[in-house]
Amino acid sequence: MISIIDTTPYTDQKPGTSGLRKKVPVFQQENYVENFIQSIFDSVAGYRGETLVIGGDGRYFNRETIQTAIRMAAANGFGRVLVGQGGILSTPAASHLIRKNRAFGGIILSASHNPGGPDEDFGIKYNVGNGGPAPEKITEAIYARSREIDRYATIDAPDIDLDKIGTSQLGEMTVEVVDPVADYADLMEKLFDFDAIRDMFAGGFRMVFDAMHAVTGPYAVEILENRLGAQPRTARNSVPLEDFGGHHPDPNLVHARDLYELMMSENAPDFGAASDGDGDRNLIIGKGIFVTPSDSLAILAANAHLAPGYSGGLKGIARSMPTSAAADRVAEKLGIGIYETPTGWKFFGNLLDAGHATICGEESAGTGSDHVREKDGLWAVLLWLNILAVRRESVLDIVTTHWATFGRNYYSRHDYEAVETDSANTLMDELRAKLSTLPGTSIDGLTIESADDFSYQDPVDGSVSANQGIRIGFVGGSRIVFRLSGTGTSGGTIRVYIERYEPDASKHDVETQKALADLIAAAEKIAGIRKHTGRSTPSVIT
Ligand code: VG1
Ligand code: CO
Repeated sequence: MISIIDTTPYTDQKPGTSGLRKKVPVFQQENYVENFIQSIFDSVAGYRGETLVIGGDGRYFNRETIQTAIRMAAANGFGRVLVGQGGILSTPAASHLIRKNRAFGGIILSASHNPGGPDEDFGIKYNVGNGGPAPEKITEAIYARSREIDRYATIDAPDIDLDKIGTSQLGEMTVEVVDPVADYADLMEKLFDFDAIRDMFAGGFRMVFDAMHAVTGPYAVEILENRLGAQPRTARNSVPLEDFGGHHPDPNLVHARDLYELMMSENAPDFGAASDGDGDRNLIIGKGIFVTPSDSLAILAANAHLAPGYSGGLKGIARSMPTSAAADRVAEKLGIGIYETPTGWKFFGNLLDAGHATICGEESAGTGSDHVREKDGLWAVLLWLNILAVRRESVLDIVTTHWATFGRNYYSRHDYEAVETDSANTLMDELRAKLSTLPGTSIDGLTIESADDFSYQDPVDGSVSANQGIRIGFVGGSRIVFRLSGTGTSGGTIRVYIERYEPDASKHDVETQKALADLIAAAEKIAGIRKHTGRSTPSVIT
């Protein structure tokens, strides 16, 4: 029943910031999916008889890939596969299932916030036994294997009925189709004070959650509406669609514009939130105020003790390098460690496993804790709700009080998307070449204090990850970071991260782009973005 099929390698199966992401037609090439999955299995050892978790964000090509992965898992000797009903598992729910069932690992099918459909994006990511994304050592081994693979194993068997919860047998392997929501919702109930949040909703508190026709719809309906008693239709766009209704399931001010406008309007509800394609990002908007992800991380860390799951305090906070230093000030006040890692959740795993950090976050709308090993959109929403239920203040008041206490880190990210790969690389190369000449020089009155290419040494296993983004530090604490995206599927994306610290509370209500205007101009002068890309404005500002 097991067949060994001959194949030839592809040269482009290099996982990026979060797995292998390509256009659907690339994945539909002969044996493309099979090669990558077999390369995963060939790069890890000891899975015979073990459990593999499989699920995805419901986008186009999800179901076909899941059937392929299940057959290959059976042929390669896994003992059991757990798959979400309908092929659905949010990224954090998959992480939880891996941990709860002591699975060997998991395969998550998603291209996150990128659009879906026959000509749009798809992705495959491998997670290890701690529930987190495979560390670089493994992703590099997978890539190396994919370049020489010459056969893969599968079995001849009919498709599994993914819509029916229950257990079936595929050769020697058991396949369990499980409820994708229940275990995750139970975990949330353990971490947060559902009674207090329920009381708040019963008292007339109103919120809107935009699931963006992506994976979090069923989770939000169950948790917010069924378990917490929020009004029906609190969760909007809550049916996952293969093409996300034609939109980018990216919870930012561009793609979640309707929610933003609602929250800025006269009849805004008390709280607005959204999540992305695979459910690991979060957007938080209060009545009249968008909370930047960097601020959200800092505020959640400062208030986490108000939720039962964190009442004992935090062990430490970790943030990705481009994320603002707002969380650092909280860590300092709490007297706990702060860790600065490269972009991508895979770098937080060791810190969480070793008990160095409890809460982690990224400027790209990712926040999470040691309850799983992925960032977790609904978790962030629920922690906000728990804090609001205890403090009984508005989001606006909580944010402005936080700034008054800690100072405000004005922050923005400018993305130049789909630029020519060569131009993006040249821009970075030229920048890198002049780094050592920058310190001590001034641009329009801003003096550069430091300039380097971020290199990270993992404090737990000692591994080093170099070239993780160019940092330009200015006297007074302002900062510009340049890096290339590792998740895009067409051309290159240049990300410019801009940050300025303002301790004076009387200067906390300046519009962000205005507050950063001199640094934005300096970024152009330092990197020559217009010269290299021909673009005079970013594609997306967040
Ligand atoms: C982006 C974000 C990064 C995030 C990654 C995966 O990566 O910047 O912070 O971890 O996406 O998130 P990059 O390399 O394009 O900057 V997700 O929600 O797409 O899994
Ligand atoms: Co995501």
